[in-house]
Amino acid sequence: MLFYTESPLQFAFSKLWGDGESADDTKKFGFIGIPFDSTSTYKPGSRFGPRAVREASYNFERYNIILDKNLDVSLFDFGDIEVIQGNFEKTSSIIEFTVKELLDKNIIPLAVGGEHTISEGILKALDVENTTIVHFDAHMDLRDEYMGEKYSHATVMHRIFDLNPKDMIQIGIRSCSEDEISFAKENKITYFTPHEVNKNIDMVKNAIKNIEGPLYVTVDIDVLDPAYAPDVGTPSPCGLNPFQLESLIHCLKDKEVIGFDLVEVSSSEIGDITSINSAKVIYDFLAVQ
Ligand SMILES: [Mn+2]
Repeated sequence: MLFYTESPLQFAFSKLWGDGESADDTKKFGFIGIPFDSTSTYKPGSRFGPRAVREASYNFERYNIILDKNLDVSLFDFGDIEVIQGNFEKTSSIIEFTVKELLDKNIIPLAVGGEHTISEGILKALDVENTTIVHFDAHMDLRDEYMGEKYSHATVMHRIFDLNPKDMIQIGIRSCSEDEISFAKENKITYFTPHEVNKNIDMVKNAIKNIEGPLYVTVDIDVLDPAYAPDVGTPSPCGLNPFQLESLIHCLKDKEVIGFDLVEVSSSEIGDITSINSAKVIYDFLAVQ
């Protein structure tokens, strides 16, 4: 191999899984792109998300001035999962199967979508019932059906709720129906609006820090204000800013994260704001590992 070469087709700081690797106890993360883009109702294009995020990741330094440390994590980029556009159920099975393969190798899945429905396939492979779901999003995505469909970007968190997770926390919520609010309240799903984050971010940080046991993190990048992430499936104004999201992601330090996904990146250009802020979320998560 050549020294000092990098591949923009892999997430920065990652390497390819090779024959020399073993499924030992060292903490390892497996980056997988899941370019499924099939139920978007407003702005399609999330099938290009994995490519855009990988490319944008080359913008960052290994040294993190805020944390005063070098990013030092065992990260492997496995490429993209083969998805079947238009067929959620088959795609979800493929995702579940692939994530199980990663788990067999003792690797924690780190997925980039694609649309939000991909989270369901990943979670089916994990021990959901003992896991708290930490969900960053402008939307609750708790509808039971959307336009008559059970499986949609707008129903994904209801489908995940159906898998019976231990607990669910939603952060950044500013767009939902009255029924979704009632559902959240009836089922003791905690949610924080951006207004609450602005007023008292420590309360939200503590909600993350106080989680016990395994947790799964799903970030719909539309949690950020459209000023910082305009190219998303369903933009919604008055969102979080990147400083707030960075400090909330940093609260995942020392938590037992068993899986992580970032979804709904519909960037259409190289190096746009949305893909750079998306890559930054993954960078921030890896930096506290
Ligand atoms: Mn959303």
